[in-house]
Amino acid sequence: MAFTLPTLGYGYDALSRSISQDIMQLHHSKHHQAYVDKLNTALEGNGRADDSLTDLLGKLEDLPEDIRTAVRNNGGGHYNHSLFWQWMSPSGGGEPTGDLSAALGEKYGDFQSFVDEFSAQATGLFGSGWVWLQPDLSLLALPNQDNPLMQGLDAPLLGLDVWEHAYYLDYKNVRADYIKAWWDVVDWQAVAERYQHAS
Ligand code: MN3
Repeated sequence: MAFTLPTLGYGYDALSRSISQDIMQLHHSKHHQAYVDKLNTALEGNGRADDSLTDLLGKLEDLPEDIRTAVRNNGGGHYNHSLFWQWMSPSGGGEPTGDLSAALGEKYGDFQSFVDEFSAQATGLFGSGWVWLQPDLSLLALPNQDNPLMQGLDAPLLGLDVWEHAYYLDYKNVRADYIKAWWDVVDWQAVAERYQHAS
């Protein structure tokens, strides 16, 4: 069965205090759609079209060499963006509560120190990529559309897209301003649910 573009749980203009309608629309309907289309094209006729996305990404080495890079880039793109949309909400921002809050405090000292460390990794990531928060609350900065599944690690709790297409229209080259604004739409409830599920 072919992969499809997921519907957003909010309108393209719903996160505009941090990310404009123009970026959301382009990012979802053009960039994400392109990853989906190219993933489907790569898998066509390879007998792998029924594999789940997590199976494909966790075992890239099992794929025929001629489609491995396409699945890595476009399957990664589809997986990463499908989660990215769920990690943001018009009612997002603030701080996590409960177990996740306590665990972040234990690991980083306090919530702001976690934000600072994550933001520093996101700002410092050279070129295009993502920064990931893992269930053990470690951080991972990976290039392109690579994600923790490709490293044999657990699914991430949270991730931030720092490709220029994610911010350039709003923030030009100032990635740090985008990162700062992004915290204001992070859906901590969604992240906390992933944390509970992973624990
Ligand atoms: Mn993107």
